[in-house]
Parts: sequence; structure tokens; C-alpha cells
Amino acid sequence: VELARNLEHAIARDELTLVMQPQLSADGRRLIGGEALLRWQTNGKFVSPAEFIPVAEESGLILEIGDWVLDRACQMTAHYRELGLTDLVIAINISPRQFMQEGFVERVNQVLETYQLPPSSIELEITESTIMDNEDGGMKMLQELKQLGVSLAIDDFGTGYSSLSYLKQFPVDKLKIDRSFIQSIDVSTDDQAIVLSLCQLAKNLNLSVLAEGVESQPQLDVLAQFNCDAIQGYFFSKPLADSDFINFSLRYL
Ligand code: G
Ligand code: G
Ligand code: MN
Ligand code: NA
Repeated sequence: VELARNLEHAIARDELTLVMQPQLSADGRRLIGGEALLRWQTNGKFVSPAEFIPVAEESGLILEIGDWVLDRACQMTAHYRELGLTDLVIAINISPRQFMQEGFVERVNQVLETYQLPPSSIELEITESTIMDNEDGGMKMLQELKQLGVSLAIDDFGTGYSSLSYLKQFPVDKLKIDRSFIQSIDVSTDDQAIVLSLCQLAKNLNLSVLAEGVESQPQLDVLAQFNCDAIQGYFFSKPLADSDFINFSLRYL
């Protein structure tokens, strides 16, 4: 309850920031973009999004916070483009309530216009359950967003329950394999089998595939062997403050 009350003032008190985690091609040579991740510092302490996002979702505050994230992430994307980082695609997490919010597509369109961004310069990350919990509404929303021209990724892929026949119909561009499958991929033959089949599934459906939470060279080696397209994780970089992300990115120009 106290958390919820503090969260109400987080935007007004300027306590929210976005950090950016680099995403690279699986060979590590190209920077393809970054994922914007929310951070909240209040009373001198960081509160984890794992803790406050569910509270925000529950209270409905997530709509206001989600709007702030969308705006700030697009502003950052525009800044990167001004610096010559025009190939980066910036991924933005979209919460379930935000996804089904009235006028969401129009909001996205508005923000893109405000910052004069090509729609393809941002990617919206949506979980399987966000889509599936909304049946037809979810599919319709995906189609409208796709029509707008933004990139669409399924986040935490493998942990949800979307059937493969649905997946085939989703107009999405990318699967992000959940880090729980990556954690032990260098030693677990079970996890290897799962991830290999997810990579093959993505290829067969013409989707790009990114592995989350890659922390070591042995994990990376397995993923490269599976023809995974892209990598995100501490092995390349933890989430970075805006200026650090810029310095990181400029090295790949
Ligand atoms: O960055 P970290 O690993 O602490 O994030 C924890 C969780 O919070 C992840 O599931 C992530 O998807 C979620 N999260 C981080 N930033 C945002 C955001 O801007 N919006 C939403 N809806 N979720 C976020
Ligand atoms: O649910 P989502 O995939 O959006 O959340 C991404 C979360 O994963 C972020 O909170 C981020 O800080 C975290 N993360 C990113 N890379 C790594 C990693 O290599 N290892 C671990 N343990 N967490 C990571
Ligand atoms: Mn994500
Ligand atoms: Na994820």
C-alpha cells in the first residue's frame, strides 16, 4: 500500500529513469538495438521493477507509467538517431493493461510523430499471455500495431501458453527466448533441446530470434551453433544509463 502511494508520485518527483541494455548479433559484431528497462529510485533506494510493476499493474498506475516509458524511450531513440545511430531498434516493454488500453495504437502513433521517428525504429515487447488473455482483441491489436509499422516481439517466449497455431497467426517479427532456458544451456541437454527447437520454430515461421540473459562464452557458443540471431545479456553488457549506452553504441558505428 505504501509502495503504491509512493509510486503515485514517482513521475511528478522525477524518480523514474530508463536504462538501456544492448542487443547484439549472435557473432557479437553488430549492435542491433537496446531494450529500455525501467528503474525507480525513491528515498535513496532502488525498487526493482519485478516488485513495483505488478503493483502498478494492479492499481492501474501502469497506464500513466507506461505512457511515460513510451515517451521517454522514443525521445532517447530520437537522440540516438541524431548522433548517427540510425540503425538501432529500441525495444519497449508493454504491460497487459497498456496493450489493451483504449487508443493505444493512436498513442504510439502520436509519440512517433512527436519525435519524428520511423515506426521501424521501435519494437514493442509483449508477452504471450498478454496477447492470449485477450483472445480476438489481442490479435486485432497486434494487427493494428503491425500496420503502423512498429516491430513486434514476443517477450519471455517459452514461459507462456500460446499454442503454435496461434503463434503462426501473430503478425510478430521476433521471439525473445526467456532467460530461464538460457541459464544452463551450456550444460543442460534438456535446455539445449528446447532452445534448438525454439530457434528452428522461429526460422520456420520466418521470425527473428533473440536469446535473453546470456552471461558467458559457452552459452553464446551453443546459441551461435543453433543459428540464434541476436543476444542480450550480461556477457555483452548489463543495462546501461543513457550516456553509457551512447558511448557503448558509438564503438559499433
Ligand atoms: O530490469 P529487470 O530485470 O529488473 O526487470 C524486471 C521485470 O520488469 C522484467 O520482467 C521486465 O520486463 C519488467 N520491466 C522493466 N521495464 C519495464 C517497463 O518499462 N514496462 C513494463 N511494463 N515492464 C518493465
Ligand atoms: O522480462 P524481461 O525480459 O523484459 O526482463 C529483462 C530483465 O532481465 C531485466 O530486468 C534485465 O535487468 C535482466 N537481465 C538482462 N540480462 C541479464 C543476464 O544476463 N542475466 C540475468 N540474470 N538477468 C538479466
Ligand atoms: Mn523485455
Ligand atoms: Na524477457
